[in-house]
Amino acid sequence: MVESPRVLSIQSHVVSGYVGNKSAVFPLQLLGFEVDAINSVQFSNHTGYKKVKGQILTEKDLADLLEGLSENHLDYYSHLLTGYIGSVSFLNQITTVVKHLRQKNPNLIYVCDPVMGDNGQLYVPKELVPIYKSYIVPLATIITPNLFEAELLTDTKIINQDDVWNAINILHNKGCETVVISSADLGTDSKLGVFGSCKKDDTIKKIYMEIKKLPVTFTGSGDLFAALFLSWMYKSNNDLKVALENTIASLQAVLKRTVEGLGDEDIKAKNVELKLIQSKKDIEEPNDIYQAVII
Ligand code: ATP
Ligand code: PXL
Repeated sequence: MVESPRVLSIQSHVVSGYVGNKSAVFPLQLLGFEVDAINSVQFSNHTGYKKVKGQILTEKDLADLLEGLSENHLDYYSHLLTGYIGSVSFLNQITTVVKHLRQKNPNLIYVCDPVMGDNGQLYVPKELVPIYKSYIVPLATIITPNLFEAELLTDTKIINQDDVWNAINILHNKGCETVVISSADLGTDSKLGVFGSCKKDDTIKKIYMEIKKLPVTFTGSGDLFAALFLSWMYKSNNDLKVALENTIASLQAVLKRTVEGLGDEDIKAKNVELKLIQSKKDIEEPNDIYQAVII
């Protein structure tokens, strides 16, 4: 019997809506993964709403949960997935978690979505940036920054495609095998670019995709992207092209369905929720509309 891949997903939980683990767990399970979820926060809803209430897990709470798993020999995972992390101490504890899980499974795949900000605006404390740069990137197998996060991690300014590939190269040189820039708005005709690169030994594979930019700000789409990409890299045996095409196909189907249900007022609001559950079929069987180009 082949054992199911097993993911430890450390992300936010929201009671209502779809960000963090609420956005990642369902698709991972649909695609055949056992998922153990640690909720880094439990909030009533995501932070785009007028009000947010809830609790925050401390680094001590995280260490306790890992200790409990460890004492019961429940700490063997094929994958670790992390998303939004709001404090220095919690992020430092993540480095301990990665090292612990790698002792149990030296082949652990760590997928890190280094959520720090977007469009030039930081939405985590600035002290997190050097920790991601120096400690997290070198531990990550796969990293999925957006354009702004790639700039922060590489201390570069990204204006054009050459700058993107240069930043990706810097991230490879810091020790990260697969780098995907999940969304890059380089100012061209309402399009978003998705850039992917795998570097193993001295072989490098580069992939580029373009998608039409929808006139809505989605929340949770980055979390969904990371979960789908983790799944399809595993299911395609690390075929970057197939993994990105399937990820984008499912994601765009979810976003399209989300937009269809919106009125003009909803589009301007910041509290749009992904139509994730309604998109079950698009997640299980992504269409083949989106084609990536090998560079
Ligand atoms: P993170 O901050 O978590 O690293 P991110 O900022 O890249 O993620 P998004 O901008 O939500 O997250 O992008 C993730 C994916 O969602 C993109 O690859 C794209 O497929 C899709 N996406 C997000 N916003 C739009 C949009 N307005 N139009 C079309 N696709 C979008
Ligand atoms: O999708 C990122 C995210 C994660 N967790 C919480 C959030 C957001 C974005 O707003 O509010 C709690």
